[in-house]
Amino acid sequence: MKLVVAGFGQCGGKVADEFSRLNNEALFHRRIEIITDVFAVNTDVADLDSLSSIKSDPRHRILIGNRKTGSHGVGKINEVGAEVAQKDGDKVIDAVRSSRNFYEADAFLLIAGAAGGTGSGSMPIMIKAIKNRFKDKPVYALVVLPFEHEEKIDARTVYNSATCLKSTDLVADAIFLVDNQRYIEKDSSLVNNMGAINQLIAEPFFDLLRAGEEKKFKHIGIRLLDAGDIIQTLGGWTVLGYGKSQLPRLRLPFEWKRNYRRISTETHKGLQAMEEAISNLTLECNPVDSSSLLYLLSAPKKEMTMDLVKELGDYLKELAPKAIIRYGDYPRGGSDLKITVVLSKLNRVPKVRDYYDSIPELLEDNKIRHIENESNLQELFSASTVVPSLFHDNGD
Ligand SMILES: Nc1nc2c(ncn2[C@@H]2O[C@H](COP(=O)(O)OP(=O)(O)OP(=O)(O)O)[C@@H](O)[C@H]2O)c(=O)[nH]1
Ligand SMILES: [Mg+2]
Repeated sequence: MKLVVAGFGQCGGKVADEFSRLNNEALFHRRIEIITDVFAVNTDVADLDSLSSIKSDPRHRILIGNRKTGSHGVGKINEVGAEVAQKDGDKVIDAVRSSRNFYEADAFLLIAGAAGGTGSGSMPIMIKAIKNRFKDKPVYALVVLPFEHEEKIDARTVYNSATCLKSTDLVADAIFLVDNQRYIEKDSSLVNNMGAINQLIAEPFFDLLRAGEEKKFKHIGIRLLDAGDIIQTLGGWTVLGYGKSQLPRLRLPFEWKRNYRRISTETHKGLQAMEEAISNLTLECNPVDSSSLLYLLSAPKKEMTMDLVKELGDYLKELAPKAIIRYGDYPRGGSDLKITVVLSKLNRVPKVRDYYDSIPELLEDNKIRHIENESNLQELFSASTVVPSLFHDNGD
């Protein structure tokens, strides 16, 4: 499957940069392309300068709203992010339309952090604009949710996340949800390592996109997972899971002969990777709430058996009995077995619900704070009436 990728704001740009790096890797090692072009869109010129893999010309690193923001970002006000995207969105549309091999792309992937200003505000606006302009390709969003400590410090974080999620849900064909907090819960050394988190965010897409683009017979599975399977699976709220297990070290050629012991080891390793994928979802949710599910088994050809594929399918069927389950196998080199899982069409997402539920209280607090501010200022002004002014006309 081939994507056009566009990242909005700092977070979106950095994650898109990671997709660009993965595409270069696929080109270098396999001569296959999984992304036709990658763009970064920002109101902040310094953020655009800090990218490394996305092409550095102004058609790929697109500055929007520079008159309004002086090229320094929108300071977390996502309404301003939305406003500049309404005004300058044509720049992005033009760049996409004239991009290399655009007609080969199967879908769009737009990426942003929900809690900031530029990405959170501009991405939903651009999804709508792109959908109106390019009607034949689905438009997917990847939304990165903030760390818990950000939510505690600043109510804007929650407000931006809720408004970004609602607006994105109104227009996108599917929304991949990624929770920053999950990565530091799993590995506390990542607390100050956004680069490593971004790699982990992009990684599950790698096999998913590559599997259907392989040209060499030895890398083409019995059940090839192509763009059609992925597009059919995706819809609405979506999360990803990714698990790996190391296979026993390489054996001598005569030891490759299949026997029941070996098959049982492979099945065990496969289930282990599947369990890891399900417990490492990009956002906490219950598989039973997904009605459309996909898994990809990727391993050396000799390690893949129908038994294993069937066991993995049975495992998922138990977790999500009502879901339509699609699958594929991807034979490749290496000595590990990887499972990528997509849980889509989720009908319950507790984290999103929490954001939505906190909005009424937040708006009420805001209203009260506004009234208090106004009355405090009014009091201060009244107190100043006894003070002589240096202007004869009182400053009018
Ligand atoms: N995973 C990840 N999250 C990031 C990264 N950079 C920022 N974030 C998160 O994104 C949110 C802030 O959004 P930004 O993308 O920095 O904001 P912006 O869209 O540039 O908007 P303004 O700076 O307000 O104009 C916070 O929740 C950060 O934790 C990154 O490189 N990776
Ligand atoms: Mg920024």
